[in-house]
Amino acid sequence: MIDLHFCPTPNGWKIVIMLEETGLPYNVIPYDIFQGEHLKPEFAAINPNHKIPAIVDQDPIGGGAPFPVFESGAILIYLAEKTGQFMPSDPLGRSLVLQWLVWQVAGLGPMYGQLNHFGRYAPPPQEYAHTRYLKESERLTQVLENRLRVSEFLAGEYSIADMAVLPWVMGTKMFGIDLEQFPSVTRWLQTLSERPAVQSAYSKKATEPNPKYMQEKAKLNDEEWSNAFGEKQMASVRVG
Ligand SMILES: N[C@@H](CCC(=O)N[C@@H](CS)C(=O)NCC(=O)O)C(=O)O
Repeated sequence: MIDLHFCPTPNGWKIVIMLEETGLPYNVIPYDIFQGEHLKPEFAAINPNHKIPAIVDQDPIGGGAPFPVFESGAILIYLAEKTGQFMPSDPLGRSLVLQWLVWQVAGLGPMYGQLNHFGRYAPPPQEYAHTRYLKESERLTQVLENRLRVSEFLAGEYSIADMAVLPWVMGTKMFGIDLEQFPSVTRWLQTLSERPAVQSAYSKKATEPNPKYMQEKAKLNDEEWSNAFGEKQMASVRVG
């Protein structure tokens, strides 16, 4: 059994998609990050970075004590290795998957994330920051478009790299990126959205987004702001 420490955001949905695709049994443990549930000291044993998602594998590869994994990219790799699915074992095929996976976790995800922050959460005026992240996000989406023009999936076969990118691309409308300029991305999005595992991942009650945080401009009270972006964030990792 896999315990999935989850909140309904793109990084969380990546893991639900992989769990659905592989058929591994899992148990969703929901967190409300705006209430600071991920900042509790005991969560550090599972994720020292105090972010969602994380998993605990109760039946880890090779046996032994329950094994925690944090960072969505590392979780996808762990689950691919555990099941032998969605990542080829030949070194070049594996490298191709890892290249696009790392591109997502180090590039597309953080840039779309900042675009979301400055477009929907930060108080005005944020003109420079918002434009900076919009332009870089559009550039990265063009990189995705170029790749999907010549390849059905990101790394040849459907893989964990596609699963990592998909939930972020699903959010582009909310972040203010117009996918009409990106026909190959639209084709890929349509194909992947029709996969039964993807539909199942988004249809579960525990994985539904909270409408309160899905408005065009998310409005947080002071406590929620501190938990998500302010002092409580810092306090959770401060020692002594
Ligand atoms: N690099 C991390 C990012 C995780 C992350 O930023 N998670 C967000 C939700 S998508 C979170 O926990 N936000 C609450 C916070 O920052 O305190 C990963 O890919 O797992």
